[in-house]
Parts: sequence; C-alpha cells; structure tokens
Amino acid sequence: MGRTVAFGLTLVLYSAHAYAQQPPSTAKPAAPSTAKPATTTAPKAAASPAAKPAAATGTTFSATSANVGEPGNPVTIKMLSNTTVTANFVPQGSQGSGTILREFWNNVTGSTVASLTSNAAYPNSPTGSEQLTSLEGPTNVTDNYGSRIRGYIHPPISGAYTFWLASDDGGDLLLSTSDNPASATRIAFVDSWTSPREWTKLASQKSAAINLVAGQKYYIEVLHKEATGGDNVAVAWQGPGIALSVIAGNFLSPFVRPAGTNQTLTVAKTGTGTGTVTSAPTGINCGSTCSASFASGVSVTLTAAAASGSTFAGWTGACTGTGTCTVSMSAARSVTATFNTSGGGTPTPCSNPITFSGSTGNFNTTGAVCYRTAATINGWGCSSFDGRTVTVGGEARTCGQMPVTKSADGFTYFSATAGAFPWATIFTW
Ligand SMILES: [Ca+2]
Ligand SMILES: [Ca+2]
Repeated sequence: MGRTVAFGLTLVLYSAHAYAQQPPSTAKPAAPSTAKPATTTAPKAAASPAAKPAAATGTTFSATSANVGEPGNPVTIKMLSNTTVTANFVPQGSQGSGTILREFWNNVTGSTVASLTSNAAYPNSPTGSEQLTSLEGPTNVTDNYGSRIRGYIHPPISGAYTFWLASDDGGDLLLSTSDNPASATRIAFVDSWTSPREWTKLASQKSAAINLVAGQKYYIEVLHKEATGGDNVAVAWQGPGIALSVIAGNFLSPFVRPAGTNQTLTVAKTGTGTGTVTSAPTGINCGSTCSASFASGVSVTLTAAAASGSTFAGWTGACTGTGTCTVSMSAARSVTATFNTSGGGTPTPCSNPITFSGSTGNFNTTGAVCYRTAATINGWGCSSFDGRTVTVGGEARTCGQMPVTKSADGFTYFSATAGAFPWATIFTW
C-alpha cells in the first residue's frame, strides 16, 4: 500500500470594503466541496483541488493569490503541504468611475517627452481629448504627436503595488502620494520605445513597489511622445489580488481640477503709449479686463499689441523681455506692460546740450536743462526733480523709464523742464 497523507486546504476570503457589506454566506459556495479532497487514497501525496469562489452580488472576483503560483480563477492547488488560498473580491465600479482623460497634441515633432512639454500648445491647447476606458492609449494612430493621460487610480485593497509603463516613443509615468497633482513624481519611464504592452524591455519601465491605501485616490499622469513609426502607450500594475495587467477602468477616474484653487492674474499698463494685452487661455483683454482668475497651476500666455503710434517696450513683474509672456499660475501673479509713443521714429535732440557721462551733477539752475551722453544706457534716474518733467529724445518719459533711444548723432538727449531745486540731477548707468 502507498502512503496516505492528508493536508488541509483553507480558503480565506480577502475582500475590499464593499464586500464586507455582503452576507458572508454568499461568498463561500466554493469552499466546502473543494477543501477536503486532499484526504485521498491516491498513491501520491498530492491532489489538485480547484477552488473557484463565486462573487457576491455587487462585487467581482478579481484573482486568487497564495503560495500556489500564478493567480487565476479557478486556481488549482497541488496539495503538497497545508495551503492557504486568499480570494480577493473587488467591488464593482465602486472606486473608479470607469474612465480616465486623454489629451493629445498633433503636429509636434520629436521622440522625447520634453519635445511635448516644451511645445507652445502644451499644456493648455491640446488638439483634442477623449476618455479612455483603461490606462491604455490608442496604438499606431499617427505620427508626430504627444499625449497626456491623467486622473486618479483607486486601489481596491491596501498594499504594495508595482507599475509598468510601455510607450512608443518616449514616456513618463508619474504618481502622486495623494490626489494632489503637485505631489506627483516620476516612477517609471521609457526613453526609447517599446512594443504595445511590452513591460520588460527596459529596467526603467518598472516602478518600485509602492504602498497604496484602499479607499484613497491617487493622482496618476502619463506623458507620451510619438515621433514616427509605431506608437502606443499603456500602464500596467500588479498588487494585492491583481495580476500584472493594464489598469482597468473600474480603478480609474478622470482628472478633476481641484475647486477653490484659482489664482488671480493682474495686468497693469504703463508708459507714454497705449496698447492691449490679451491672454491664452482667454480671460485677460486689457483693454478693460486687466484681471482674471485662472485655475492653479495653469500656464497663461500674455501677448502685448501696441496701438498705432505706440511701441511695446517690454514686461516687468512676473515677466521680462519683449516677447510673449508665459506665467505659471501656481500663485497670484502681476505683470506690467509698458507701451511708449513711437514719436515718429527719430529721437529729437534738445538745444544747447551739456555732455555728461554717468551723472549730470547738480543742474545749478531751476530752469530747463538739456543734457546728453554718448554712453550706452542700461538704466537711468532723476534726483530732486520736484516739479520737473523729462523727455528723452523728445519723447515724454517718467524718470527711469526704459527704453531710451539714441539720436542719429550717437547721443541720448535728456531734456528736463524747470523745477523747484537747482541741485536736481540726472544719472545713468
Ligand atoms: Ca506612428
Ligand atoms: Ca514611434
């Protein structure tokens, strides 16, 4: 007679919170009949009972995991020792809402994520958007585009999760420690390309194990850039009760801009001329609407347009230079646009000028004066100017207002009107 050895099989029902609402008896039908056939007279000490739990109403059976090899349903257990099987019942659709937002930008060249994020249309002007029903974008749709998929993952069970990114071409996978996008950090990336759902080509595709808490939602973001050839992007995960698989829609919900976090952008205009400032996205048309509220974190691009007879002299405040001005609305921002009269073009010298360099010293008169300098002027100012006004090259200026323009003879001319103090000065640097 061969030996007869019996081992016990224990079925543990491991469920997420929604399962706990179900009567326990409804979730056990598989256990009684399958837990005992290991008591056998077979010549070998092994039997292979199949455990197939049935999901309770309102739940879906996700997977079975234990020291029994690959999870699955049914799972087959070879009874070589006492064995505990854990069955995870995941509530149907009670965490995620089933979709996640995908935005895409067409006609953007380059194979790296940076070639998307440095594009002027990113992030505020996507070509289009759609809702995905899993964390996987379309495959082989076109060339020279980028995409951003973002929203939240809803882990069904607390525990350690590992993530994988597949992407063609480059891709970044970011995950936050909460639902706050500001806390998102890159956890995996592809810096060349992979085939669709190819999870093991690059070490960088795989994240570390990350502990997530059931009932919480975590901001997740995929940045993806396709140059030419094949294109795809997808994210898989593996965690308690979840075999390595593309993240399904019932664990996802689309990005929602947090309420009450708008920031105010204020535009001021100064200078001797006139013009308008407009924004993208819309909101500022200054003009008359010189202040607007934007969602926190949005990038706003301001464009200045000088009126006829004026020139745009540049930005101060949250922007510098004379090009378009882009501000990130992570806080309230203020920008000043300077428009000056263009003065018909040629700066006009004043009469009987005194040539100086650096500083005029005291005017030594309460009367009007004319000074000039051949030096390059990076900045300038006035002292003890009470009552006086100043023009530069014949154009009205407030003290220190840039730019200033040299006349044809190579000198910059400063003309001050009469004032209260003879010790007034002009200084330049
Ligand atoms: Ca392509
Ligand atoms: Ca490609």
